[in-house]
Amino acid sequence: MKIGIYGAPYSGKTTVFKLLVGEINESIGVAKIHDRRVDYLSEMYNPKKTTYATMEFVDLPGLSPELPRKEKNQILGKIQNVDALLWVVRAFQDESVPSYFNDAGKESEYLHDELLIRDLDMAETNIEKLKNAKRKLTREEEHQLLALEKCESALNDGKFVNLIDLSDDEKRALSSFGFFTMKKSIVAVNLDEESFRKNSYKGKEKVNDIVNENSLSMIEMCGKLEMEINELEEDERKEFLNDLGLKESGIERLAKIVYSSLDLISFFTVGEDEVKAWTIKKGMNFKKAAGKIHTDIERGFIRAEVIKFSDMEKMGSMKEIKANGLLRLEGKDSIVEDGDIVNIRFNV
Ligand SMILES: Nc1nc2c(ncn2[C@@H]2O[C@H](COP(=O)(O)OP(=O)(O)OP(=O)(O)O)[C@@H](O)[C@H]2O)c(=O)[nH]1
Ligand SMILES: [Mg+2]
Repeated sequence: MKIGIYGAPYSGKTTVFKLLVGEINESIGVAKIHDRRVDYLSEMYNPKKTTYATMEFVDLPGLSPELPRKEKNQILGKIQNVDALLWVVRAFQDESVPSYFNDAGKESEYLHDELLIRDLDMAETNIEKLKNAKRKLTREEEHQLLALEKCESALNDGKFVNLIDLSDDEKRALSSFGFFTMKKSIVAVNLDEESFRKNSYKGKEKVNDIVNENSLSMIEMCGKLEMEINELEEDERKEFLNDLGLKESGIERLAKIVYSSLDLISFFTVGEDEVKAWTIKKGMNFKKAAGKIHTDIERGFIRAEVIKFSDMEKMGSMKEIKANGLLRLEGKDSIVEDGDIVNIRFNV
């Protein structure tokens, strides 16, 4: 899973990127997904190794109306290879940092429109190509043409492709075009401390409209402040967050939103050797999930022994879990739930 960090210049993209992946001077990095459940299990099992889930992020250059078309296309081109977009929208005030829009609403609208325009262009170009083909279209191409026309008309109405009611066949027909508005977008509004505390900033209403109209996910966070909080000792950090009225850091909240927005969940494996978080798509069964660990384990799957993390936390030990009958057995077709602690029985 790769997520592109998308936004206007000086909105705080690189700041958010570094918060996620650490201080590196690259534009692609792997973020460790903070999960307090992993911390808890690691403390409990004291394993040789603790492995958090990871996710790849790409820091994109800023996009603005001032850029020549060619440069814009170069930046937009980088979106082709990502699975989802994290918009960083500027809502912090700082006169020493230039801002093109000075209004988070206008900035979001611009980011929205750039994706829409690009996709409309993509739809029109390909419709034209198919219509002008000097030969009879294949059945597949006829499907494509119809689906593209559906997209064109929705995009003309300002609607993202992922909001169109498409059949599986239509989705398949469209898959090779790589529509940007078919990818999930998550909006991170980057605030300064004052606006965060006041819960108000210029353009807030418009940002909310765009988020709601396009069924996007949203998070409000203070990028720069988080950077500073990160430098603090654990206790001080907690106090600082508490003072802001928060239980978790912005990056932890962001990880959760990214997961839910992409329909991802975590399950855990535990032991003296390793406590590990695994990421899977919601709705996956235990046999498939076992294949994440190793193909042999999927092939030789017998059953899964499963404990809910919340039960483990409540009971505090395996002994209590068993005494209370909270260890359950699941067959290959049962569906894994977020927070399941899983031990697969298999033979090879
Ligand atoms: N005051 C304030 N400054 C911030 C905040 N977030 C980022 N900055 C500053 O804004 C400047 C730009 O931040 P970056 O994270 O580099 O922004 P960017 O979106 O990556 O910028 P480009 O890559 O140039 O488009 C830096 O000087 C940051 O320190 C914030 O929340 N408050
Ligand atoms: Mg940057």
